[in-house]
Amino acid sequence: MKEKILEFLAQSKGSYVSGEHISEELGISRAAVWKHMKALRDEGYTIESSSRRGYMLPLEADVLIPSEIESRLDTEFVGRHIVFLESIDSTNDHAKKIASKALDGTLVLADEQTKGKGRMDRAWSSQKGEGVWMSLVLKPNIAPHRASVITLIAGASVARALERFGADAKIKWPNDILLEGKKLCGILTEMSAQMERIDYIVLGIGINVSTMEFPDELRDIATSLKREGHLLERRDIIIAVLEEFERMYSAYVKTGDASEAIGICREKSSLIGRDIYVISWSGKVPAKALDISGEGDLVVEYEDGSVERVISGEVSVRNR
Ligand code: BTX
Repeated sequence: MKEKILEFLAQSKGSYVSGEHISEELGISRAAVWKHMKALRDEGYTIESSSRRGYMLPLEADVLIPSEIESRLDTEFVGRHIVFLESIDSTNDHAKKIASKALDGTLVLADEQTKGKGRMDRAWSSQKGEGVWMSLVLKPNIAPHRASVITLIAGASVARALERFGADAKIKWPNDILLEGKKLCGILTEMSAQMERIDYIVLGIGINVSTMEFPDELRDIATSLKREGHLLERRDIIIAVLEEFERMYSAYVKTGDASEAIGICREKSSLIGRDIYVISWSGKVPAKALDISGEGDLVVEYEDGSVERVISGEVSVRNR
């Protein structure tokens, strides 16, 4: 019922809706409307109220309502089934729990993550209502060794989606999106597979949307769309990312063609032409990033002139 009330208010964002109208439309008492409004406020929603005019969601409220996403989304299967959670430890972990029974393309979406994850057990800060915290369950019929390209397709989708809204993001191979040189988005791809066959992939995407204050340790390295002057609603970003993703992902899964996504990763690369470190378990090796290959590997040249394709892993930029 709480969700229904929220949906109702969101439909007339910026205008008051009377408690009487809500109670009639939803078939509940005025006292019940009042109780649900209180519960929504306790959860952190800003709902204005006036004893004469009723209740209102302010025009600038960014409320995530799954049915709104479903009705506007123009995809065949990606995001057609949405699991929405107000608060969860990690959408990737939740997606893994439900993956074996979930339909291909199921979207797990949360308003807040209490234990958002990055790669290698690092933490991903995911404050309530301030970002897109989502994971897709994917069941592609491809060989497991071809799965890493899906991270690049996701990065390309985020960059293209943001372009629709006028934000010129850069892609830091393989899994970060930067805006004005700072981290705006991270992608975490996890897979369960047999030798020859993928059971499922969980593709997690975190995008900072309206955060103005990051925790101390992120202050100099992270940014949000709002901090860079882009005032967007999470719903619109999610829809754009899912639409871009489905097109490029379907092409890859059906025909093996990832050229559009890899072209975008090249065109928007924050690394190509830069001096970098290639970081592995054995240490940090200085190199120059030359290109991203047709298979999605990072092509680097070491100081001794040898050229290598880095398949996966971590790189950092030298001499910023
Ligand atoms: P990563 O390992 O490349 O980046 C993690 C690092 O990024 C952290 O160590 C920290 O320095 C920095 N960081 C942490 N939080 C933020 C933030 N909000 N903005 C910018 N920088 C940050 C990147 O891993 C992959 C992140 C995936 C996040 C999504 S959210 C939905 C899904 N669920 C989940 O638990 N993870 C994914």
